[in-house]
Amino acid sequence: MEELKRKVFQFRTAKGDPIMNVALVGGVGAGKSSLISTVASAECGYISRCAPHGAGTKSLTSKFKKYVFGKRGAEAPFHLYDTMGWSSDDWKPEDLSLMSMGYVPNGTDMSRGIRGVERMRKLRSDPTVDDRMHCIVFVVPCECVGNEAYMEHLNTLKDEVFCSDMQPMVVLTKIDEINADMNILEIMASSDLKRLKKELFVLSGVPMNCILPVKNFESEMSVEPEVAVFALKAMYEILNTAATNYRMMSEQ
Ligand SMILES: Nc1nc2c(ncn2[C@@H]2O[C@H](COP(=O)(O)OP(=O)(O)OP(=O)(O)O)[C@@H](O)[C@H]2O)c(=O)[nH]1
Ligand SMILES: [Mg+2]
Repeated sequence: MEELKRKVFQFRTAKGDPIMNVALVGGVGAGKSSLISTVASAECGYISRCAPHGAGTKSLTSKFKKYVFGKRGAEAPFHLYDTMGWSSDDWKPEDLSLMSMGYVPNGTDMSRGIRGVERMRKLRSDPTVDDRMHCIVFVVPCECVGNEAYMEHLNTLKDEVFCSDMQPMVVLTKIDEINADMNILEIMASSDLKRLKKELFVLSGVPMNCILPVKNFESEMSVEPEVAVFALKAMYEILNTAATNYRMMSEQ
C-alpha cells in the first residue's frame, strides 16, 4: 500500500513535465466526487470528504473544480477535476471538447451548460498544453452498464475523446453492489465482475484494460486498505495514460 501510494502521489513524469490534468466525467450520482474523496482518503489515511458527495435529484456538483493532492510545496504531479454529472443530454460533445482543450477554467459554473453565452466570456481564449485535460475518465456505476441512455451518452462523449487522439479511461464504481454477500477481494476476482467489464467493453468500445473497477468509500468510517488499494491502482493506470497523452500533445 505504501509503495502504491508513493507510485501515485509521487508519480514520476519526464523531466520538465508539468502537472497532469485528469477530468472525471459521468452521470449524476456515478461516484465522481466520491472517487476524489476516496483517493484523498487513501492519501491521508482518514476518511476525507473533500469533494462533497451524496444523492440528489440533479447533480450535486455544479462546478468544474480542481483538486490538488500532496503536501504544500510537495504537491502530487496531477490534479483531479470534478465535473457536473450529466442527466439527459445536458452534456454535449462540444462541452467535453471545450473542457478537454483547456478552455474551461477551474471554478466554472456548469449548471447552465459550458457554452452559455455569459460564461463564454469567462472561457480561456488561448489555452496551452498545460491547460488541457490530459486524461478523460468516464465514471460508470455498475448499475448503469446495461442502461441504454447512459451507454448512448457515454458512447457519444467517448467518440469525442477518441477524435482528439486521447485514450479514454473508465472507472467502474459501486462494484460492492454486484454481490452483497462478497467482500471486495472476492468481487474483484469474481466472474460477475469479469462479465460486467466485458459487457461494458462491448457496449462502449473502451478496451477491457482501460476499465478500472473501484469501490469508493461511502459508509466506512476509516480507510480500509483492501478498498483503498483498488482506487490507487486505478489512479496509477490513469496517470500512466495521462503522461502518455501529455507527451503526445506536447509533441504536436
Ligand atoms: N455503494 C457504493 N456507493 C457509492 C460508491 N461511490 C459513490 N457511492 C454513493 O453514490 C452517491 C453518489 O455519489 P457522488 O460521488 O456524489 O456521485 P457524483 O458522480 O459526484 O454525482 P453528481 O455530483 O451529483 O453528479 C453517494 O451517496 C455515494 O456515497 C461506491 O463505490 N459504492
Ligand atoms: Mg459530484
